[in-house]
Amino acid sequence: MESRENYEQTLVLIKPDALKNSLTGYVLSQLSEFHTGLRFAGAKIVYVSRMLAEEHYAEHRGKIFYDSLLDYIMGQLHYAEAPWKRRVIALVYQGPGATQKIRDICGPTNPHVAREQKPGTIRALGTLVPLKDAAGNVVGERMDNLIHASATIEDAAREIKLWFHPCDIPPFMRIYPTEVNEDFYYYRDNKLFLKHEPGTVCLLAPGHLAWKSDMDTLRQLKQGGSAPFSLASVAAKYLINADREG
Ligand code: FUP
Repeated sequence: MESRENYEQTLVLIKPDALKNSLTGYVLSQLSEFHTGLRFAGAKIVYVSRMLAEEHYAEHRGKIFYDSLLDYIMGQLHYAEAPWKRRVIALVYQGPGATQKIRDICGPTNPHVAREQKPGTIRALGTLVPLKDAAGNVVGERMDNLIHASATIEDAAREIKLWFHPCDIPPFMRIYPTEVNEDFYYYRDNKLFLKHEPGTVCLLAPGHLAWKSDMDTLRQLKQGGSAPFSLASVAAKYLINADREG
């Protein structure tokens, strides 16, 4: 019998360059239960809003490649003329050592390094794009590396709860605490509302199941206190594919 302690989870994003190059099937094969012993716990097709991209890559804010990285994950670079094709495939994989197993199959972050040091990994099929300043000088590089995989178990928890609602994951596969919400929460322009106002969107209504960490954040914000996570980190998920933002 497998024990629940072995139900480690990790987030995978199949990025727009992988979709454009028809590598989805290849990536899924590489990550299949046959090769990894891991199972799907969640899967969704996501139109990546700026809010979601910023939250996902929050640790890179301010870096030279940050803006380009956001454009990349939002699909603006690979589907510049075709906004309707902009999307990523978000997946949760579950099983013993999920995070490290998937990182190993992805390979090094930099596709050139991956080709040299870990040929055969997924990112070895990626490419590097030079980033230039207004004068044309190369100031950095963007790594179009086809796939994202959580770097640590802590990152995985934050990222899975950013991209997925509890109900996107089958009940017996959920590993993070949940709570049934008892209030109305609405959102507009980075502000929280407790009742509907023109232009607001409902994030949560009474009876909805939510991540406990989101509920803690919303309760704190409601009381005007400082919250463990930002409102955007909660709202970005509820607005996924909502066609209201981005
Ligand atoms: P990883 O955990 O392997 O995705 O790597 P990082 O968190 O260090 O980087 C996040 C993303 O930023 C990667 F997909 C690659 C990209 N990146 C660049 O585009 N340019 C850089 O100079 C560094 C990272």
